[in-house]
Amino acid sequence: MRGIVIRGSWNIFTVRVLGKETGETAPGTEVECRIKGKVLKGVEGYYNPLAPGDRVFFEADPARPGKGFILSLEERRNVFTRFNQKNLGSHRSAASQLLAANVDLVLCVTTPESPPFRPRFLDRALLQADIAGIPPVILLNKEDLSGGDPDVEERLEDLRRIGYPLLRVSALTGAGMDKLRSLISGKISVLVGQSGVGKSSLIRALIPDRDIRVGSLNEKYDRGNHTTTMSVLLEIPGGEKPADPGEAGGGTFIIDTPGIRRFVPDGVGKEGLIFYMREFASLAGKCTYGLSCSHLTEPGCKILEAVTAGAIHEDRYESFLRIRDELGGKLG
Ligand SMILES: Nc1nc2c(ncn2[C@@H]2O[C@H](COP(=O)(O)OP(=O)(O)OP(=O)(O)O)[C@@H](O)[C@H]2O)c(=O)[nH]1
Ligand SMILES: [Mg+2]
Ligand SMILES: [Zn+2]
Repeated sequence: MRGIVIRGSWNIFTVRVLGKETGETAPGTEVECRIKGKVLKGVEGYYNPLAPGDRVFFEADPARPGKGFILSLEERRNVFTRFNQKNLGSHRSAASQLLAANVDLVLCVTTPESPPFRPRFLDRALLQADIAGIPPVILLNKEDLSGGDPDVEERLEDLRRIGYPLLRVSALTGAGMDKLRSLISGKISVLVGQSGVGKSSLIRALIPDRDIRVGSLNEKYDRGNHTTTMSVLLEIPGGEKPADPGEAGGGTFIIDTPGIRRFVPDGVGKEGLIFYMREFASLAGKCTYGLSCSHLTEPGCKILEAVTAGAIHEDRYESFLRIRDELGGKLG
C-alpha cells in the first residue's frame, strides 16, 4: 500500500492510506507503522528518517490490525529542514532535522507583537525556504494587535521589496483568512515560526469542525518536547475525495511544526550563504577581492556599498553576518 506520513518521531509513524478504493484498507485510513528492519533506504544524513509529507510504501501487520511496516520511501520532491546542533551529540549524529517533506509552500509565521516581531527569525526561515527551493510567504498573524509599529512596517516593506510576499491575517478575528484559504488551496503548506505566533490557532481557524486531532495535537505536541520532529500533517476540508496531496484534485493540506526557538539554516555553508540571500546574490564575486572578500572592511566591497546605498537593509546585513558566523566551517 502507498501512504503519506502524517506524523511520527523515532520509529513509529502514522501513515494515511493513499490511492483508490481497491486495497483491503480504505484510502484515508490511518495506520501506525514501524520501519521494517529499522533501516530505510534514502534517509541517510538526517536526524529523523521521515517527516510529514513523506510518501511511503507499507504493508499491514497481519498480527495486529491497524498496524503496519514501512517498506520504502518514495523519492522526495523537497525537504524543509533545520540545523540542530543538539542532534550531533545523539547516536544518530546528524544535525539536519526534517520538519516537512514534499511541500508546495512555506508559510513563515510572525507577529507584530506578543511575541515581539523577530525579523532575524524571519530572515532565517525565509532563507531556509530558498535553500530548499520552496516558495515562501510571510504570514503576519495577530494583525488585530498591530499598532502599525514603524520599525516592523519598515522591515516588512523591505522583505516585500526583495521579493517575499506578505499576507496579514488574524486567527482570532478571521481577518485575511479568506486570502490565506485561497493561497493554500490544493497545496501542501508548512507553517514555521516561533512558539506562540499562532500556528496551531491558524489551523484551528482553517478547520472549523474542530477536528479532534487538532485538539489532541495541542495537548500532545505543544508541550515542549522539541528535540524530535513533532510536525503533523492535517487536511483542510473542502477538497475532493479521496485526497491525494500534491496531485490534481488532491485537496488542501497543512503541516504544523513545533515552535522553534533558534533557527540555524541547514544545507548551506559559510561560503554558500551569499548566494541564497536574495538581494546579496547578484553581488557575489563582484567585490574587488572577489569571492574571498569578507564584506567587513575591504575597499571596493559591493556588499558594503549596497548597505550604504540602501540596496541592502542594514538589518539584513547584520543577519547575514550572524548567520555566517554560526555556519562556521560547515561545508556547502
Ligand atoms: N490576539 C491574537 N491572539 C492570537 C491570534 N492567534 C493566536 N493567538 C493566541 O496566541 C497564543 C499562541 O497560539 P498558538 O496557536 O498556540 O501558537 P503556536 O505558534 O502554535 O505555538 P507553539 O505550538 O508553541 O509553537 C494563544 O493564546 C492564541 O490564542 C491572533 O490572531 N490574535
Ligand atoms: Mg502549536
Ligand atoms: Zn565584499
